[in-house]
Amino acid sequence: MEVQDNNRVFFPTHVEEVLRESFLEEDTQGRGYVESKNIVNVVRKVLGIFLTHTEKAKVLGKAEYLAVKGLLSVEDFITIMADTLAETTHWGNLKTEVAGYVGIDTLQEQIRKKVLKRGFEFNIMVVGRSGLGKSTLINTLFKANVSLRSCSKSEEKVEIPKTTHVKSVSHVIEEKGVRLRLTVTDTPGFGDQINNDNCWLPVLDYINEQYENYLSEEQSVTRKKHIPDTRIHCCLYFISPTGHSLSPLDIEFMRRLDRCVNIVPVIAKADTLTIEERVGFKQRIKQDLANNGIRTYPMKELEEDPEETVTNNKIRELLPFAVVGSNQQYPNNGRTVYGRKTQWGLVEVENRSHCEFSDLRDMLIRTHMQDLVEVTRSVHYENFRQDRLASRRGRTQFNGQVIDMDSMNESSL
Ligand SMILES: Nc1nc2c(ncn2[C@@H]2O[C@H](COP(=O)(O)OP(=O)(O)OP(=O)(O)O)[C@@H](O)[C@H]2O)c(=O)[nH]1
Ligand SMILES: [Mg+2]
Repeated sequence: MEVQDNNRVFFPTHVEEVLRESFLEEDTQGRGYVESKNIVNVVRKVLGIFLTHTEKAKVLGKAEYLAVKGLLSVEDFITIMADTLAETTHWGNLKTEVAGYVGIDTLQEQIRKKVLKRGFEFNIMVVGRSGLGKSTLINTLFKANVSLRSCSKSEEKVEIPKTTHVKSVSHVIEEKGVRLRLTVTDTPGFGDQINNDNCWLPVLDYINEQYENYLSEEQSVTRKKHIPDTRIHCCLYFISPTGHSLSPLDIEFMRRLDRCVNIVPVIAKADTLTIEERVGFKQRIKQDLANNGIRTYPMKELEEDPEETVTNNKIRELLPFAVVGSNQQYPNNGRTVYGRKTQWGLVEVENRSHCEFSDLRDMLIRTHMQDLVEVTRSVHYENFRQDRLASRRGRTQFNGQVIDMDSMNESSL
């Protein structure tokens, strides 16, 4: 596309020709119009198979807006394509051929080097009653002592706090030159009181506080080149292996927080359940989640392409992951494996026929870590930011003082 003075972008002529031809192919009766609902087919043909759900919805929306009695002219179609192409690089067969090696393929390497220099950030939060194996699981996931276990002898005896506390500890771990700053946020005291009303509130406050910090940093006049990211990317929620169903506290917590953080529910200490108990428990939890409209990660409505949906459907089938954690290694068939040794045998943590630890690890670290960060940024943080900015609009300046119009009532007038 060529950029003109007045900031409008035009197509090269060969692109416009292809667009007109494709339009005519769809307009079999030669009426000069195509039904707006069929326009997605034309766009798909022109761009190839790449058309995400969001792109499809956008194209349809624009077509319906421009159409007269459901019919769209070729000029309208070209306008829609101009908007669509300006937002994507998936240009399919509209791409301009290059005659020799240009070198844009090195962009990937350029980005890789730049990101590697800075390193990655991942913030994970664990929530659940004391003793469910939260610290053990985090240590097993990252194969390092990144979360203090309150029950181990060598560490100081930790008292159960009277309210939910939120505590974050950062570590840097490195593998093959890739550095990850991992922050583990623990919530000691959650669900351990006699009255657990509102014990989710400190957790919600902490999550919002991180969004607030990020927002004020983003809006500050002298903002940092790289704003440290303390926003929680994933919240692992530990469900007690009772074998019944979700407790009212589990439901309350997830219902309150599912709109502001990615929640991944796990069945803690799954080695305490028999195979049948585990299957039944999982089914009942799934039912409870659905009945209460709780949205867990990965969320269907955020998926962009069918390939992603297929991978995520497999994950959704497994949810909530029935996991076992252990810091101990044992010899097993000539290998050493992480496991829990009991009088009747060894539960192998990473053996897929024993528990779903590996599936959880694969999702959190090997396949979806970047997506968790991305969804936090583009969905949860974005919701927070929009709400915050919208509520600020209700404020006004009065004699140099900021007055909150929303909270102003008669008595303050
Ligand atoms: N059976 C079984 N025991 C486990 C598992 N994971 C941890 N444990 C044991 O459960 C106890 C508590 O583990 P922690 O990891 O300290 O539990 P926590 O949830 O971090 O506890 P708090 O820090 O007090 O909230 C320890 O004795 C662990 O060895 C598991 O998957 N299965
Ligand atoms: Mg712990």
